[in-house]
Amino acid sequence: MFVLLAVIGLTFAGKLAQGAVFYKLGPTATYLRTSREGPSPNTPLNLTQLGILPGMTLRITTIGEFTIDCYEVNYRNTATAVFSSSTTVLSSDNQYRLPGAINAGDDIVTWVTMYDGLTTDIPEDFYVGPECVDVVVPEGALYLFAAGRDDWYSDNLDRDNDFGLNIEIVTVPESSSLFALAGVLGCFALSLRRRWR
Ligand SMILES: [Ca+2]
Ligand SMILES: [Ca+2]
Repeated sequence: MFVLLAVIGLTFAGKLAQGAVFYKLGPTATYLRTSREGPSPNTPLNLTQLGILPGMTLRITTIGEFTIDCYEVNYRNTATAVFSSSTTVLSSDNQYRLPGAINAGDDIVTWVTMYDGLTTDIPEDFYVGPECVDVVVPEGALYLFAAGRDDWYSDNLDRDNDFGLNIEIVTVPESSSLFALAGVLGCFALSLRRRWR
């Protein structure tokens, strides 16, 4: 019986590791500070709704590209992303716009603003490009923000609407499997108890 329950628990955890999510990024949106323009960030991904929990390892890549100037001949396919405990975003004249930002991945120093050369960097975000990057979801993370890399956003376009992040769960921590198993065992114990009453 224990072996059967263990298989059930691991199967439950394995289901979370299947499939991928595409997080569409607007080319003019950012969670970083800006100067002389006031873009809002992309709507953050709700991790809980997707079954993404702290401790899981995500494999993230960018898909597609966007143009970065009015000539529409220069493309970019890189982004930065940051986990957050909340959806709160301060106005774009703040260097630290996400009060709930949580550190994860390898740090990326973001560019200064094109006008006025203002510092945009925050310590919690990480780089995402067309090559795979694996990131462990940090404790407390409920949302993921992301933005295409740039220093001036107002002239960006994504004519074919294909730029965004591909996000896949590649590792579920053992504790999640054990948690699922504990839940199954708990229900089983409860049903036995009721049966013998
Ligand atoms: Ca631009
Ligand atoms: Ca940074």
